[in-house]
Amino acid sequence: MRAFPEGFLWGTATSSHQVEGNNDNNQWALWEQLPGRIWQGQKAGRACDWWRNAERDFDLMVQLHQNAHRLSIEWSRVEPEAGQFDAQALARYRTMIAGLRERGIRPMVTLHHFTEPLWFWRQGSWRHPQALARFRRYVERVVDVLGDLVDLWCTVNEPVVYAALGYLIGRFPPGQHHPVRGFQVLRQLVLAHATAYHTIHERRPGAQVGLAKSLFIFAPWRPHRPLDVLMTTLVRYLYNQLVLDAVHDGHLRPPLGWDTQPYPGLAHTADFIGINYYGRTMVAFSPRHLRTFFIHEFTHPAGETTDITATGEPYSEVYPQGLYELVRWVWQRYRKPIYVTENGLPDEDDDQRPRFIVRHLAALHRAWQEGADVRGYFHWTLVDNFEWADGWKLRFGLVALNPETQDRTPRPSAHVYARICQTNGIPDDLWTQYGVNTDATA
Ligand code: IFM
Repeated sequence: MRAFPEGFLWGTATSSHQVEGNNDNNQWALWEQLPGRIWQGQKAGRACDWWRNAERDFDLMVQLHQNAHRLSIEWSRVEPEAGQFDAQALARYRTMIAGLRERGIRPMVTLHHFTEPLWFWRQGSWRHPQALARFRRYVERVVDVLGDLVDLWCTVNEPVVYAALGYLIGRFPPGQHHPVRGFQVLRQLVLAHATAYHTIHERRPGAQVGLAKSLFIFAPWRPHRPLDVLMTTLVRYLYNQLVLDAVHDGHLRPPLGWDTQPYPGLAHTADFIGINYYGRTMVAFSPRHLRTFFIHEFTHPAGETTDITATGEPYSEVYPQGLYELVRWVWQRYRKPIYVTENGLPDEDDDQRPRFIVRHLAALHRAWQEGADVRGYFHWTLVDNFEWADGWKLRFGLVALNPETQDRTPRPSAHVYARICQTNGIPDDLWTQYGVNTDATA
């Protein structure tokens, strides 16, 4: 069997707005009211009902042999009005996190996963001069209340996705096409990360603090065409590299910044690097794609693709060896412990997910065997949840959810993943059934 190191974390990942239900005080609640923004006008609504009863799914995690869970704190619950903290909301998070620990599930807590309180949003969000101080105040309070229960912290989830979808592509709030603003916001998120890093460490010196960084494999569509290669290099730099380099050596490189000196307090602000990995994207130069600076991204037409998003395109191309390549790249470049903080696919009928899991984990195993310090894997996600602009169309869960009745039905992949979690490795029979004759990751 492909055994993983002792103490490896096996879990799933979620975020507050996607699972808690009745979050009506953040910018996504506002966005969901606007016509045409979410698939079929859907809303998060009750979501997975976690605010009332997350414990039902914590029990499910135990049944599925998971020993870790990545969840996020909803800033708009903790600080519903500027400077006013809600003791009850903080107490609920304390109960939840204690409940995870009592069940033998180690929590990894994310502080910012796309959503913000309405007051913060309405006052300009990250573009307000006080934004970082405001974020710091929120982080201080959370760490004061939860710090004794949590030793793994994720500051910001997918800062590039937040900035690109909000300010370049326009599928996330505020739905703008304003690249300059997008980079300003991204810079602020990088600094917010550093602020949170120091705030946590001042209070909890032993904590491990990192961020969840979305990484894709970008490949030139026509490798013999210099412009395709150039665009691919540019996208890799902007999407995969810029933020990680910044938190590593403290340099805010163009277009985040132009200083030759490192930004004070930014270097060495990742105790670990969280990788969110969803597949491969082809990149071509296209004069028609003016809005994205002539960069055209698409899934390989001959590749294995996932379920289809609201835009009519597949969510991504399934490309397990990419996880091996990216973990190796991160390890060689930054030499920091690595968690796969998200990996999964929308696959409602679950005809791909068992294979997906086995093959991605084989790729991860190979990277670990070759020396990368990989410490955990969090599958996205446990139970189907609210998938942002795609509403309830995309089903990422190991467990199917009927949001109306809240009925849960484990998919076959839940049992496949449970066996891996239980044995701390990929048993040979699973590999024979799902892994062989696939790709170079074996
Ligand atoms: O659901 C999202 C999550 O919030 C961030 N990473 C990607 C997931 C699937 O799209």
